[in-house]
Amino acid sequence: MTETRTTCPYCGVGCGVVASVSGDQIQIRGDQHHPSNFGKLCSKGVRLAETLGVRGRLMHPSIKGERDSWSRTLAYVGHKFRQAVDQHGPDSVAFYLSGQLLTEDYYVANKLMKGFIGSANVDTNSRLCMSSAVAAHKRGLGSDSVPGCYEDFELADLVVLVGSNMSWCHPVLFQRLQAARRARPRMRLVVIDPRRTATAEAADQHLAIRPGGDLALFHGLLRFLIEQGQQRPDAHQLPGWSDIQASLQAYDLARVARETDLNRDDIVDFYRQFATSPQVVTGFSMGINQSEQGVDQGNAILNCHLVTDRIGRPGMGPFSLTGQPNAMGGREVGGLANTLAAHRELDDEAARQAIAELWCSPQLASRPGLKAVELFEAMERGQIKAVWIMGTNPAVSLPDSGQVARALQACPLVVVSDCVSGTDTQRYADVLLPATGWGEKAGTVTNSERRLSRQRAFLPASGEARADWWMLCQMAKAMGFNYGFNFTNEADIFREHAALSAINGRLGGAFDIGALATLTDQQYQQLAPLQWPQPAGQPLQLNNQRLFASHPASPPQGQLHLSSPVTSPAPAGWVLNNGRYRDQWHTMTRTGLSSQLGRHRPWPEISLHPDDARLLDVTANDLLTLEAGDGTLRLPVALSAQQRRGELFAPIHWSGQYSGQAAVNAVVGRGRDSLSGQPGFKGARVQALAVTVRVWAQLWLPEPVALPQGVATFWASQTHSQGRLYLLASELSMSDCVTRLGQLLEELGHGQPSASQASAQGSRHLYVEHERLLAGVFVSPQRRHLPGDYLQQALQSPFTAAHQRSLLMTPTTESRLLCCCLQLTEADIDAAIAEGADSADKVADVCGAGTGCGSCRGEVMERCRLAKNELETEVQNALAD
Ligand SMILES: Nc1nc2c(c(=O)[nH]1)N[C@H]1C(S)=C(S)[C@@H](COP(=O)(O)OP(=O)(O)OC[C@H]3O[C@@H](n4cnc5c(=O)[nH]c(N)nc54)[C@H](O)[C@@H]3O)O[C@H]1N2
Ligand SMILES: Nc1nc2c(c(=O)[nH]1)N[C@H]1C(S)=C(S)[C@@H](COP(=O)(O)OP(=O)(O)OC[C@H]3O[C@@H](n4cnc5c(=O)[nH]c(N)nc54)[C@H](O)[C@@H]3O)O[C@H]1N2
Ligand code: SF4
Ligand SMILES: [Mo]
Repeated sequence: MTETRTTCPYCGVGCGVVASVSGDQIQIRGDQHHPSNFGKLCSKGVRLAETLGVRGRLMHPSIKGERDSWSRTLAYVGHKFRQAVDQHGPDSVAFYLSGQLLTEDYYVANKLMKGFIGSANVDTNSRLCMSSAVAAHKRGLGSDSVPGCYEDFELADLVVLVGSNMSWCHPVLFQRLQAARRARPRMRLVVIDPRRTATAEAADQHLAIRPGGDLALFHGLLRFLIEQGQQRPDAHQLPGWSDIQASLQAYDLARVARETDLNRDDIVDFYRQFATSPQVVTGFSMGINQSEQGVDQGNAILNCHLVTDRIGRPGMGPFSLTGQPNAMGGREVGGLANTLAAHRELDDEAARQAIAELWCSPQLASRPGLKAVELFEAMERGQIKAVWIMGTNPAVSLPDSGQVARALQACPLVVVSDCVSGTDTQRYADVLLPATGWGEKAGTVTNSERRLSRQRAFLPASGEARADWWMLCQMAKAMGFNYGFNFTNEADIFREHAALSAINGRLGGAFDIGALATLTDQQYQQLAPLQWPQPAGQPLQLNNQRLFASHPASPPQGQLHLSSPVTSPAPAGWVLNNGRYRDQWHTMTRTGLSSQLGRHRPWPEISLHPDDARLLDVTANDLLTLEAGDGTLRLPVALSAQQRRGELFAPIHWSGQYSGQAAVNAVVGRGRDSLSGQPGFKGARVQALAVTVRVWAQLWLPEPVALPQGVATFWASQTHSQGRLYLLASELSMSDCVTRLGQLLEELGHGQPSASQASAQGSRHLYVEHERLLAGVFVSPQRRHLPGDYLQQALQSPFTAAHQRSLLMTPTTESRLLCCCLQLTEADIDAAIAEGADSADKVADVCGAGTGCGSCRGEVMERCRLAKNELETEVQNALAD
């Protein structure tokens, strides 16, 4: 057995993972020595092994669908890029990258485009994710540097989470926070989110803010703090101090209450907690960044910490929770179109000279390139002749999917490198390049607390897959750049990246890992996780926890900045909030491969308040159509008292690959922050109307299929280890739907069903062979009469007569999996609650839920509370009678 220490490929927490390989058995566990997670993993980390292997992978390079060799394919790409640059100039080509690339890949891409091709058209999906926080950091702190570290969440007296569902999206950090709260009960948690999320459920105070009310809330907080005399003694020396005084006066309680839709007592309560806690950490994420006023919102948060000097010391500071595993590494190399490299700007002459010299750059980009959405707009206009999309799925993840499709169609050369095949973006690709995936590739990533960790390979590459940096180097040579890209391994690239960062250090910047520029290959191989900065000439320190320590040093070199919320009248329609489910990652190209991860939220749903459902004349399991522009989104309804009135919530995960009409960005517009260019995803506006569904169906098949035209008005699918499960809604009659699906199975060679059953509740047909359920068709007027999760159980073992009876006869309802470690469903948790367990701890004692990775604890608490409320209502009703 071999053991390899590496880093989780999902979220920005950046947990250390140990992979043990023995023959074809792979086991994954948390790395106890990793200072970000100390051995813990969340549900997604725990299931990593299920997503590995060659299933669904892109295996060979190809040009226009024809398999070809690496050398010919990359020569072709290099030739086409060269041709475009020669005929139309450097700005006619672009790279669209990803925070899921390793730093080494990112570095080479940025060097090639900005230093050799001479254009700054390098942008990344981090534009959709972190760019407002980056711009706020630059404006407020003078550089894009996260001041604190994870330990601050444990040391704080008050943690404020704004626009962050940390319990689901940064679960291991949330576990650390929760453990600290248990150890120190006087610690408080305030969550500011329009929805009552699993994170809000765990909080001492939840402020269900009106979307976009955050700006007013934090301006009001700053005013309150100054009224309480909390400003630092030298506050008047902070740049911008005098400018903000007058504007702040407008944010009295009445105004804040109006703009946030919160009640005054709750606001004051929050403000007092902040004022009386010297140690406050404010964590913010997509609810803040993904807004057309995202940068201003970021600065409103930074202001409160800067003015009151709650920054740079243990247990305090603003903390931008980065999403992707290497969002931070991308920012370090300069992966955004408006920066140069190594945290330096494109118009910084001193940096330009030093960087051009180190790179021996033939032509250095001199002006900002196109930001993600702008890039795709330029592409639609025909200005981009060749694009390389690397490690991201823009056909799904960019706003206004219709526009993205038009842009990709208009682009003469679309190159896509990815690990998996069949993504929505690949439908538009001329050239496909297979990239090594997690476990096969090697390099470094930087997490939310500036900690660099190694990702190490423990598996051979699948098929002909190669590292992205290698492809880039080959293509650079094919473009005619005969020096600058002769790297022999990742360590080689990393050393150059570290040397370049020292330029930033010399020019006064915080990001500087110059000390790592002299690592040997072996030292790089063994590099322990460590935090930047690590300047040359100083001994390496594993922990370098805080920047901007204001005592005795001076405050950060930034500006206080205060802008008023945009007060234009709200557009008509429903607010379509959107975000993440606990166990899925983005467009599901990897988590979608694990049937266990699919069991927490098997299908996409549109959540809305029961009163709004009445208004729209829909109830649970009806279908709702949302429309905006020329886009349509169609999803089953889930009633949720956790929603504010007037607001809907949809998950972002389902793409065209996994569903029909269920990809959210079809109806999300391109409106964006004017400074950062980050789309205002969270505030989409849509029209909503009910759709008639005559029947619901579940379809089980050994392979994915294209559903026949005209059968489904909505469908979604999920992968199981032995096949695909489909849920679909149809406007056909029961018998027509059964016939059409039966025909499909016949065409697929399954013949006639081996057992069938028809009742008022529906029609069920099983195709069994050698004690295996090969296929199944279940049709019913009511969605709740479909077999749901039971099918999963029936598939896990040889298919018995008992399984057959249950699947044909039993009226089954879906019970979602909550605790993925102990395989406990919502029904199991409810049973424990019925036995008297009324808290997450007690439920854990009764059935063990939440004692593994702990990701489900927030939802267990929610079920306890709901049960308590129900009981109270029952008692009150009884008393009233
Ligand atoms: N399970 C899982 N974890 C992930 C990911 C994943 O795909 N799946 N992706 C990773 C990535 S790349 C990212 S960027 C992070 C994202 O992590 P988060 O930002 O925590 O996740 P989201 O669900 O996008 O949105 C967070 C919350 O913002 C709230 N919100 C919406 N509008 C407003 C508003 O106007 N004000 C406030 N205060 N809140 C608002 C939403 O209701 C939502 O609960 O997650 C990372 N972790
Ligand atoms: N409506 C709405 N839209 C959103 C968001 C939202 O909250 N709401 N969130 C936005 C945010 S924060 C983000 S981060 C984006 C995420 O959106 P995307 O980046 O489009 O999502 P992923 O599904 O993670 O796509 C990553 C792809 O890269 C591949 N890949 C992984 N590793 C590698 C590698 O090393 N090399 C190569 N070549 N390929 C690799 C994966 O197989 C996968 O196909 O979505 C954004 N879009
Ligand atoms: S919290 Fe979960 S998804 Fe994020 S890095 Fe850790 S194990 Fe991976
Ligand atoms: Mo993200």
